[in-house]
Amino acid sequence: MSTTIDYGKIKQFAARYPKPNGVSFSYGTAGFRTKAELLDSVIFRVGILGALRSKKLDSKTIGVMITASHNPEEDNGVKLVDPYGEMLEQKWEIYATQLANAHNADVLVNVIKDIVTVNDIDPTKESTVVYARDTRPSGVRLVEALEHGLKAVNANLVNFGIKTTPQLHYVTRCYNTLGTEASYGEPTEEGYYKKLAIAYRKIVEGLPRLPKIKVDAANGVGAPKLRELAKFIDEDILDVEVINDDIDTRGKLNFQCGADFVKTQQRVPLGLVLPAEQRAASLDGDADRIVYYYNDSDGTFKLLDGDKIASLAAGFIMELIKASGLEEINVGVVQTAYANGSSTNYLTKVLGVPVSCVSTGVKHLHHEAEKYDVGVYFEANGHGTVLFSPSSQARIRKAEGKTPENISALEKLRALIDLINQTVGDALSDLLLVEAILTYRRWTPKQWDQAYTDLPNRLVKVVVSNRHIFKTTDAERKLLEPKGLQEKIDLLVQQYKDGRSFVRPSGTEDVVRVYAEAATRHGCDELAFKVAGLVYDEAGGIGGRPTEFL
Ligand code: G16
Repeated sequence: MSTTIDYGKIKQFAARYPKPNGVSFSYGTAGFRTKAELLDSVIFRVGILGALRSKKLDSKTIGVMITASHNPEEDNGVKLVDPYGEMLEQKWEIYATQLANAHNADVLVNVIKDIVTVNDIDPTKESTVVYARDTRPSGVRLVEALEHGLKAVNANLVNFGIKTTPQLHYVTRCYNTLGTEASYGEPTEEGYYKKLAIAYRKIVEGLPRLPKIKVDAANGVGAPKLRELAKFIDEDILDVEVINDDIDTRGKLNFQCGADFVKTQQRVPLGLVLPAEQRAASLDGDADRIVYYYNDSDGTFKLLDGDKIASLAAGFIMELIKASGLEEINVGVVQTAYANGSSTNYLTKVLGVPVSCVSTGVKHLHHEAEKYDVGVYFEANGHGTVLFSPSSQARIRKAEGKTPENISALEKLRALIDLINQTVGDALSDLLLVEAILTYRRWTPKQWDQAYTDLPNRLVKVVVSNRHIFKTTDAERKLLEPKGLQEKIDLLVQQYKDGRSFVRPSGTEDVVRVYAEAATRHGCDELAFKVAGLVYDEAGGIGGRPTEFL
């Protein structure tokens, strides 16, 4: 088969995927995301871009994931994954947006030609794309659109089937490192489970098993995949029960369940009975986020979100590094504006670890975390992981340790390097990470929670006629536009003790997000809804004014 680009063939295929009129697409926080019925042409074009990226990167395998993660079932989305499992290089996001918005086949071909010329791409190079989808019904049709895009440019297709998003990131890195010193693992689903299971055993072996954990899988792909993973881990070291596992009934995905629901509603998901002081966790629709929680003895719901996971992981890793004798390895934590003020305080003042704040979106956190020897990054919503730099990995693997304490800590650090999916935040890998730390520390969720007390916080969505008029600065903590709105928010914030609030346009939903925190629950809720009302009144709110609280 010819590997070169045949523009006539692209035009023929493209005729089947006309761009819908009156819609403008943009490659956002996690790729393209909108109503599934609008996405066929976008995904066809993403196929073409994936192949171009592969050609540009000397025929490395590029990943494509079809998912809308935490969004409702009628939505879908797509994102490209670079060779080592990272998010697509930002410069190429612009090409994705240009391709998606080309209004006919001629314009599309011209955009492709420009990308080829500007990037000096050799059109005759081979290209390979590995792709997967979550359990959304629209995924079947959209995979076909992707395959047509790939065939239009004579790419090699590797269909990885139904997978979690992090599994697709994992396999992409495995393909590109196979047979090299940096080999990331076997490029199969089974290889993924084995790698995690072996590493988990190394950390918890010989320690008393924790009581059963119930995991809400959001009625998404995490349900069958967590069950598969559990098959590779003996019951004597992990007791897990999967709930909200119905991936066949329409409308159930993420409905009143899943990590996003639990985080934003601050209550247990539908279908979960949770006795006091027992821990449970929720995944999101594509299993790249996880949050933990429990009910206190008086019935109060307690959330252990991404900030709590980051604190738990950073504290554990810092302790191991000290015990290993490799104290020169530095650890840093990366958060976003959504991080609870108490968590940042705890990390900097109690753990004494440097903390950076970046814009929402894994791509931003991941790059910042790469600046440390060990970079722990988590968004409050439960999306995160830990990166061990190549040099810190080499030092940990090479060190022999002088004392039994050194040796034991080094063994655990080596196991952590394998346990943690370093390509992207991964709910299944993060679940095992938290379970391993809690087992090691013999902690109940309440003991874990005692590190610090969250300031009451609230997240509200406001629907506006055009969210793109919102422009932010200072890692999204301040609004530049609409002009004058930030000053009005500041005036409201000043009225609340420990008050903080910011407004930013979502990159995955057609809404503006309002975050607020304050010293009291009442103050925080009032502040959140006052700011939301302000946004609604001053920046083109549509539908109902957010008034749940006032
Ligand atoms: C995606 C991104 C996350 C982000 C979330 C919400 O998560 O990967 O980094 O925090 O969207 O983003 P926004 O507030 O811009 O809508 P997921 O789990 O939906 O892929």
